[in-house]
Amino acid sequence: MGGVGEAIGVRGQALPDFRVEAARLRLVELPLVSPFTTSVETQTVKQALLVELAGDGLVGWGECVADPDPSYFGETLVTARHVLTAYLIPAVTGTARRTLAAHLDAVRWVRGHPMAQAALEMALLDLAGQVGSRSLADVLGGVRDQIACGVSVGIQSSAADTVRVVEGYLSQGYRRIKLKCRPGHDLDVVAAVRQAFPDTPLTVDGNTAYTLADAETLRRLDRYRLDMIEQPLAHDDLVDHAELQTRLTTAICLDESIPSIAAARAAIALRSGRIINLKPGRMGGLLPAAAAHDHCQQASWPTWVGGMLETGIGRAANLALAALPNNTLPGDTSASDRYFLDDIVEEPFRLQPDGTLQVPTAPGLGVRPEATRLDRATVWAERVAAGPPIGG
Ligand code: NPQ
Ligand code: MG
Repeated sequence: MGGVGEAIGVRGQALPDFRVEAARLRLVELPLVSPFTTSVETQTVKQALLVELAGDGLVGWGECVADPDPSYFGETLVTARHVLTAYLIPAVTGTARRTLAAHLDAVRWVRGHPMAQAALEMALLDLAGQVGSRSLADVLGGVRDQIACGVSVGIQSSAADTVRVVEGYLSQGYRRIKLKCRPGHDLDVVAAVRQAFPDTPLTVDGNTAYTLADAETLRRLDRYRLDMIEQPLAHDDLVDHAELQTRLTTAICLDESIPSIAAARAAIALRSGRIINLKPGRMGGLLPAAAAHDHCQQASWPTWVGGMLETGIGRAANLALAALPNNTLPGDTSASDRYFLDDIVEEPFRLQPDGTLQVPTAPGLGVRPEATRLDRATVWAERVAAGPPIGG
């Protein structure tokens, strides 16, 4: 149980067969409106690898969230391009007309590389949804048409600066603030923001920067009524997270520690926290993320949808996933203008006055790139050949 096959058994089964005739990969680059600093790195531009699948007179789009470097996750843009080009795309291109499940079965033998897998899966789902005239949210089992949005605030140069930046986001309507933190940039910042905004839902994200030796510092965060502490410890340490959770009253939320459905189940079994952040890219796709969502729902673990600075393509997919019933906490599904001046989609995602974003309702992802802005952002594009994998 718990596999991708099982996930598709209840989702996407009713979609019609389709054929992938041709495929392209494209690297786009968008400048960020302001630098984004985590405990690990500072980013000033976003690079995204896009998958474009043509079939049945339609085009399906997918976005890969792998970064240029492997500091958040083990994959990179280069490894994702390689795995997509050599194995994943050839397995679904130029084949007979077949079901979504059959297309996905053809790539299941590839071990690891969840971000590459997720990018292909997104494009297949977009195409299948368009062929079958069903929105992605509908296919996944969404129950909401609006998503309450939070915002992730990068590390600023001072606590006072952080308060100013938070104030700006709150005035736009964001419903929850997540503060990036690291050792030495935690208690003072949280204290200042909590004092300025006594009632705002507030969380922190350590992006793996702490160890159990920091438990006392993390325990001191308990007094600030945070909704959670996200990923304080190492990306592969479910055991230490379980130990830390016994010492905190604040819930631990896992992000980097959950690269699969099985990891979600292990975290639940070990009580390595109480909340999981769902990211399709990190988990091998929207269908595995939805399956993990179901396991969390069974276990009464709240879930929410994270973000990887996606363009409007990946942002649309995140919103569809966020429409699922157990995603009860505001996520990092912020508006396009939180990150980009010129998102590549026809209609960038805009924050509504009530702090929500609309879940797309058109078939598939429900968004498509705008040609001029897409061209301007494109660094390179290449056709990917159908046929047997490179190397036989
Ligand atoms: C997190 N996201 O929750 C991540 C961190 C992050 C919105 O806080 C490329 C690769 C871009 C990895 C952007 C947010 C990324 C990235 C953000 C990771 O931990
Ligand atoms: Mg995180």
